[in-house]
Amino acid sequence: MSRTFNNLLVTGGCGFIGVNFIRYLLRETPFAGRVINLDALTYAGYAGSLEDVSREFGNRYIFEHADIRNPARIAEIMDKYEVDGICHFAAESHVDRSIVAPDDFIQTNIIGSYNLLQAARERQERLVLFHHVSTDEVFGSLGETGYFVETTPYDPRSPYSASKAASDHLVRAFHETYGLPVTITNCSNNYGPYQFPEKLVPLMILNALEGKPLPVYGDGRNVRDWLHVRDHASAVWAVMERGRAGGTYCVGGRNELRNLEVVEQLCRLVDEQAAPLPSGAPRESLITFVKDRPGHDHRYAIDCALLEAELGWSQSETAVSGFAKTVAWYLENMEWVNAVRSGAYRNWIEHNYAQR
Ligand code: NAD
Ligand code: TDX
Repeated sequence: MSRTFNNLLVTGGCGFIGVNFIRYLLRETPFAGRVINLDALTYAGYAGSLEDVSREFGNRYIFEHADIRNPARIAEIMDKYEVDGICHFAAESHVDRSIVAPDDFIQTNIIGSYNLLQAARERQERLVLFHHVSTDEVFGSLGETGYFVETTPYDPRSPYSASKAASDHLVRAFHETYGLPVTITNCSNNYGPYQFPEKLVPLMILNALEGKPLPVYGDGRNVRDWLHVRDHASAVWAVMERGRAGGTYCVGGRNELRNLEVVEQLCRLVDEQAAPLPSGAPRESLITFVKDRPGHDHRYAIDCALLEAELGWSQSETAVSGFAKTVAWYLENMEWVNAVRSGAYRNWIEHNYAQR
């Protein structure tokens, strides 16, 4: 069994993973349909990241500036393009922001996801699949041993992970109650091109490049499981094509690293690939231990054996190869960095798209 889609709605397609997913789908798979990218262009969304894709794929790539908090706009877009598949990435995604200001997380991640589910349910006869992109953070925090699997009980501990957990529950409820065809993926920490420089990997690369302090929370011993974003994209597509309806799949990198190890590796890579600091000091000297994140989860680790066995998915990058490529990408794409940092993209949008 392999699902096909003619008109695939991708929400949050201007964010880090959405951009990489759309690139993967159109450039690396036999997918022959249209992608309709629905994005509200928050601080984390930059439509310019897909400017080349828009040129290359013409009317097979459509951008709709819209907000999933607005049910009328979702309905209008689903009808206009006769949407038969949904891949739902749109979310507020940064844990630190959710600690300072949880409101947008509740509105977008919970209410927005609910709006999308309702719109899908009202058009269920033509819907092949609603795929929901979620996180391993819904499972809480591990000690030094053990892994998250599909059956691990939920135990979210930040406003971000609680809002994602709520959306996962709603997706499953719509499957059980209304028979909506759904799949869910819970993925570990992603890294790679086009990631907004507030997240650990790009923040450290850019601060190291610019000789700024590298703020490591607490003692830096927290563990994350790192996965290259292209490998996440291929996992999402494998599940969308061939995953069990109603099924959940954990996606991980088998690349567990302590935060301090990640930062040290990135420092060495920036030293290798960029000009030395004016002082001549190695970039590791910029590491600064700062106050810990409140409720900082100690360890995330995923066992993705189900995805590997059932769908034959495997990852193509290790952290060693993937981090080196990612550092190179940021050094070569400072124009993109400056655009997303400065907010200049808002002007780009006003030039390129009619505002509603
Ligand atoms: P991101 O913050 O880079 O991008 C989010 C995108 O969603 C942006 O383009 C933004 O404009 C858009 N958006 C936000 N609110 C919206 C709204 N109300 N309506 C329409 N669009 C809206 O996030 P990301 O890192 O690309 O994450 C994408 C998804 O993957 C999220 O659901 C996240 O929870 C999940 N996820 C992320 C990671 C990770 O490591 N980054 C890991 C596992 C799962
Ligand atoms: O400046 C920093 N210093 C630091 O020590 C930042 C930004 C982070 N950290 C630590 C906190 C985490 O232990 O690094 C680790 C990674 O932090 P983030 O990049 O903020 O990611 P995390 O909180 O683990 O969540 C990410 O992975 C799961 C994504 O942001 C989520 O959207 C995804 O669901």
